[in-house]
Formats: sequence, structure tokens, C-alpha cells
Amino acid sequence: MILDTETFKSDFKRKLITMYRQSVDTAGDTLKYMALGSLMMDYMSGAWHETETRYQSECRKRVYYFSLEFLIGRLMDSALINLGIRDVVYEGLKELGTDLKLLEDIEPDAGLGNGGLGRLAACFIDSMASLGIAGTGIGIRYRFGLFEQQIKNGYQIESPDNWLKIANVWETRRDDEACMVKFGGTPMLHWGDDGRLYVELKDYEPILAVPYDMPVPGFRNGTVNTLRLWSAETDGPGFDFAMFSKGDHEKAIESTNSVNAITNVLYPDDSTERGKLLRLKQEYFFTSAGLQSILKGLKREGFPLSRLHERVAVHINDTHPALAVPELMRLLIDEEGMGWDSAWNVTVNTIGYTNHTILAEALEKWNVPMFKKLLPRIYMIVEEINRRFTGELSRRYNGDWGKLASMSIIQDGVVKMAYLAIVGSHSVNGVAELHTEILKNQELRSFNEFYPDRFNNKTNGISHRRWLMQANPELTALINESIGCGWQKEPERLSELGRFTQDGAFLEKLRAVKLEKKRQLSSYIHERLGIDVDPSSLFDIQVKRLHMYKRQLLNILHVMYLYNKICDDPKAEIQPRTFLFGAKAFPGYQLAKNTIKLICTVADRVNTDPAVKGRIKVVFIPNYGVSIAEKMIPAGDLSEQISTASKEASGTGNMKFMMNGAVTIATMDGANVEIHREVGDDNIIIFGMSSDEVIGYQNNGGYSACEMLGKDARLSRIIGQMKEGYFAAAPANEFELIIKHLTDDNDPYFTLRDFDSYVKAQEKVSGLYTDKVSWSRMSAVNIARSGVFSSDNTIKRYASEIWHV
Ligand code: 26V
Repeated sequence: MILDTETFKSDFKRKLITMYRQSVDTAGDTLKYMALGSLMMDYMSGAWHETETRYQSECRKRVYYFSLEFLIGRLMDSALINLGIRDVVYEGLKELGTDLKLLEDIEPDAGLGNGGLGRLAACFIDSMASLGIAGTGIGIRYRFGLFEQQIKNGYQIESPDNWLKIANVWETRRDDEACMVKFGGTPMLHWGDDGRLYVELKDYEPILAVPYDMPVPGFRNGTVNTLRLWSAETDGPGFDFAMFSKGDHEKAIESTNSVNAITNVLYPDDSTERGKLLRLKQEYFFTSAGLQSILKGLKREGFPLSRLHERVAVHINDTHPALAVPELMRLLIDEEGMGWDSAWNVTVNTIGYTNHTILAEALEKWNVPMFKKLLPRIYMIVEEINRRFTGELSRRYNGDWGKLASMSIIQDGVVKMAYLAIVGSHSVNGVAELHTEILKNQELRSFNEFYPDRFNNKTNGISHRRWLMQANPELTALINESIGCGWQKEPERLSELGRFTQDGAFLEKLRAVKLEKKRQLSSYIHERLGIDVDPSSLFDIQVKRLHMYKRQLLNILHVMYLYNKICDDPKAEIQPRTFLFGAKAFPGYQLAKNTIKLICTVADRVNTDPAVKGRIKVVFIPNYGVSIAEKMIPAGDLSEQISTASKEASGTGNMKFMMNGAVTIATMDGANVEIHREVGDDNIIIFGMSSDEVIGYQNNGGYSACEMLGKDARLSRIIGQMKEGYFAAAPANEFELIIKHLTDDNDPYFTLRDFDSYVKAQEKVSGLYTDKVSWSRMSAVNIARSGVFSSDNTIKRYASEIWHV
């Protein structure tokens, strides 16, 4: 986009007047932020409209990425960068006496996701727009996103994330595109005069689905795609008017609340029946609304739905939108009059599915009675899909009942959503090579045997625009100065940095950039938490959701070990380190919350003990999310990717750190395996059990955590200290849950088992870090090799191999 400072300034001043009747001198920062956002929307509107018109006139095949989560974070900076007007706007505002950074900080962080899966969806829509692919994101406009986390006395306190407290400048409500989603009711079957069976749902509960569209600008390519988020509303007054008139106001309003509840909050706690029901409602709600609007668009164009798969690819991000399979069947059969076989052909060829985890507790299963009651017609269709599928199995395996029973979509009173997704898609992919192999050879082996061409790998990626250009303008400038700007459009060209890895002057500048990012993070920590950290110490960072398989526990056990070492030998030579953590724990996940408490307890002791003399510091940064990640990741020297091998499907934080020049300490898990292959043995520190060993132990036993404890004095000492309340501030039984997990439960994630190997790997890190030049060389190699992990690369593969666009 072409824009000069003067034009911008006059546009901005006019905007403040038309929106708020204020001048630059009278308006506060919030109004200025809103006006700037609205102006950006004006700037994008032409290209947004033009993009849609162009897709239509070119009859382009469209990709719809269905995801229950889009962790998009703030949008102002990325819109400014993608439109190429960041500098002009910065200068213009400066001349008007306003700091762009201050305005950007007013934008709420849209946290409509839990972690990696949701952030991946956000990086993917960014890449689709930047590659000019006609891709639309379909999701839910949650009234409240992922909870906000505060830490009080070491405990996680959750509060609602009211991200819409100031109006969302980026969205446009599309009342014209609203549609109806039907819950409950009774399916009535009757034969029509044409000899066909018709199904009509009677006495259902109608819920109005209203879409809100947000722009997704591509990187300087004139493309603006759409993220469409659906909101649930009542049709009409939304409450029982008769009841209201009779004076029973509260009861009348209650029904409105239950409708709004559908899109009220991200991932309700699904440990209760009510939570589960709400979750299933959310999943059907947005899947149905999304599919209805796709079909409506095609019908408007007069495109024959029997060829839907030629014009549309529907991608389902995990099983959350897996009801797309029976819902598309329902729409094609019940509403469009198609026969089963052609509807099935269209459905399977339209839908692709990505699996994001092998953890059994995360695989979705719905109780049949609940499913049937909420979605009676959809349940009938799932039964029919299963009847036909098990029929095929029976023919192929000569009536082998064991096979049938183990692969059936409906099993032991539950509907297995992963199986439904596999049967109803033409492509099933894992998110890293190792993960895909485990799916094919272990978890989903029989499905891979039955559908050998269906399974494939698509290693995850990250948007280098957000995670490098936006989060780290200092490093971006250094890269531009060294190899030019070509890498911005072709991230693989970061490899051109390879020729600087022996260049002393370049490495020195790289160290200066890292130090600057560490200083910036240190001031943030000082301002927010009142803790002083030393930017020249090694910044060792682990940021991700808190889960036992991710093993934040292993990290903090290592810190406790170092602390003991210092206490035993106050003069011990220890490479100064700052251990930084950021993690939210699922509100009902006590063991994870207990781990946060342990980290904070150790932090208190270590940070206040004068004997430590500042050699080690531990900081838990609260409320980790996209915006805080943008501050922390560029400051990392060491990236902690230490999950139990086989458990982390891919990881994407690993790629973000690598791209910002951190060196990784890792197990051979998820995409770490591919990072290792890219950078080679000398530029990553690998430790711990392999996934084969882990799986072997899981299948055949043979591991005894207590034996391990008995053998390792360092560990038994630490466990003893935890028991006796040594780390102060906490009562003696505070860490009971963790101790039980490690001993009575036999350390299911092999934390104790990998401890020794981890300590040795950390000693290697400390040794390497003392040589600043060779460390920065490793850092440079990591940046240079990170281009393959751009989500542009990933999306190109989805486009050619799955979506055929
Ligand atoms: C969800 C839950 C929810 C209930 C408690 C246990 C539990 C455990 C794991 C999960 C993860 C669900 C799927 C998911 O978010 N997977 C993540 O997807 C990322 C993007 O592909 C990937 O990088 C991460 O490795 C993977 O964990």
C-alpha cells in the first residue's frame, strides 16, 4: 500500500473527529487506538473486497480451515507490517505527539485458543493470505477467551478474559449471513411422492448463528482473506415473551442466557457432564453454521454440489470439527436431495483431517445418550456411516470380530471422533514426522492398514512474519542488512545467512541484538514483578502449557539440584543463568497447578538466598500468551523442549525459539527430531530416552521410579527436601501430589529416569555458553536453518498434497 506521512496524519485526524468528535490533543490513547484500528480497516477494505471478487471471478477452489481455536493475539502490528505502512504510521503518529507502541499496547490479546493447536491455526491463515491461497478460517467468537492467569503466593488464580471489553475494531458483524442451527428435536421420516425418503426435524431448539468477519491481510500482496467467527444468538426476542409479560422476568431471561452460553467461553471444563454437553454444542454449532454458509455461497453461484470437492476443501483442525462429516452428509442428503453414495463421495473428497495428539485422555469421545439427545439426526447418520464402514471391514477381514469391534466408530457406548474423522476424510495427517510414524505404526495402525494412502505427514510451521519480523525487529534489521529482504517472502532464503556463521563482525552484531532483547525482557520483568535479572546471564526459557508430559518438573528439579550444589559449595563455579517459565495450567489439573507452586516456591528461595550471589535466578512470568511470547522468545539463549519422547506431537515453540537464535536443549520428540536434522549434532543439545524406549517401557514395563530414586542421591535429597518443606513458604505436605506422581504412580513421564541425562546435557550447555563466539555461531546456524519451519512452507504442502489448490 502506498501512503505518505501527511496523508496518514490527515486521515487519522479526520477519523478521530468522525468517530469521536475529538482532536489529537483531546483524545485519550484508547480512542486513538480505536481510530487507528478503524483507519486500518478502511485501508484494507478495498483489497478485502477486491480479493473476494477476484476469487469469485476466477472460480478459485477455496480452503475452509475449521478450528475451534484461533489464537491470533494482537492484530495491529501485523496488519501494519503486512500492508507495509508501519514506518509511515509510526512517523506520522510521532509528529502528532503519539507513540505507536503505546497504542498497540491497548489492543487486547485475542486469546481464542489454548496453545499450540490454536496458534497453529492463526499462523496458517496468515500464511494462506500471504501465499495468495483462497483460505478462510472458520471458528467461534468466544465472548471470553482463555482465562487470565495471576499468581498469588505461588498459586494460579484464574479470572475471565474479557477481551471484548473495548469494541473489537477488526470485526464486521454480518447479519446478512446469519443462519439457523438446530439442536434436539425428533427426526420424522416420510416417503415422498418421488419415492425418496425425506427427513424432517420436528420440535428442535433453533439457535441463530451470526458470523463476525475479520480481515487476514497477506504480506504485501494485495490479498485480504477472512477469518469468520460465529456467535450464538436467539432469534426474535430471545426469551419467553408470555412468561416475561406475566412478570416472571428472571425465568424468561434464563433461556437467553443458555443460548448465549454456547459461544460464551473457550473450552469449558469438560470434566462435568454439563461442560461436555456445552463443548459438543459448540462443536456442532460452528461446524454446521460454517458448512451452511459455504453451501449457500456455492448455490448462489449455481455451482452443482455434486462437484463440491472440486471447488471446496474443508480442513478440520483436530476432531473438534469432526461433526463436519455427518453434517455435510445431512445437508447434502436431507436439504439438497442427494443420494447416500454420491453425498459420501463428495464428503470424503472434500474433508481433510489433522491429528494433533496421541494422548488418550485428549482423544474426543462422546457418550451415545448425550449425543443422540442433542443431535438425533446427526447420530442416525453416524450410525449409518458406521454400519457401512464395519460392513466393509467385515468383507475385507472375513468377519474378524475383533477387528470390527476395535475399529468401530461407535464403541462401548461412545462415539470415537478420531475414527469418524478418519473414515470421513480423504487425508489424515500428523504434525511432525515422528508423530505421523507413531500414528501409522502404533495408535492408528489398523486404520493405516485399511487406508494405506490416506495417512501423510505435514510438519508444523510458524509464521516468520509474526515470530521474527514482528517480535524481533532488531534481528530482522540485522538479517536485512546482511542478506537483503528476499527471505521475507521466501523464508527458506534465511539459509543465505550460512555464509556469515564464521564472520566475527556479524556474530558480534548478533550478540548485541540478543543482549538488547534480553534487556527489554529484563525491564518488563522488573516493571511487572519487581525482580531484577541480569541480561548478561544465560536466559534459559521454557514457555508452553503446563502439562506433566512437557516436564516443566524436570527443569525445576535441575534448578533445585544446582541450588543444592551452591549450598554445598558456596564457591562453586556456575555459569550465571536466569531460568524463565511461562505456563497456564488447565483449571482442574491439580498436578499441573502443583508444579507452578513448586516453581514459584523454588524461585522465592533461590532468588532471596544471599549465598546464591545472583548466580541463578528463577522467574515465573504470569499470564503467558501470544503477546508475552513475543517478548520472551526473542530473548531466549536456551530453548527448553524436554517432553517425554513420543508425547509431544510436534511443538511449535521449538521453531519460534530457533528462528530467534536460541539453541535448543531437547529430547528426540516431535519436531525436535527435524530441528536436530537441520542444524546437526553440533548446534543442538539432545538428551534422554528415545520414543522407542519410552513406548517399549510402556508396553512391557520394567521401569521402577523408586529404584531410580534409591540409586540417585541428588534426586532422593530433592524429594526429601520437598517432603520436609525445605523450600520454605510452603507447608510440608504442599507437594504431596508431585511426590505421589513420581513415586506411587511410578513416574509416568520418566522425569526421574531422564534426570541424569538432562543434568549432563545442561552441564554441556554451561560449558558451551562460556565461549561467547562459538555460542553465537550456533545461534546463527539455528536462524539460518529455520526457514524450512516457516508455516508458508507447511501450507504449500497442504495446498499441493491435500487441498489441491
Ligand atoms: C489436550 C488435553 C486436554 C485435556 C487434558 C489433557 C490434554 C492433553 C493434550 C491436549 C492437546 C490437544 C491437542 C493439541 O493441542 N495438540 C498440540 O498441537 C500442536 C499443533 O499441532 C502441537 O505442536 C503440539 O505438540 C500438540 O500437543
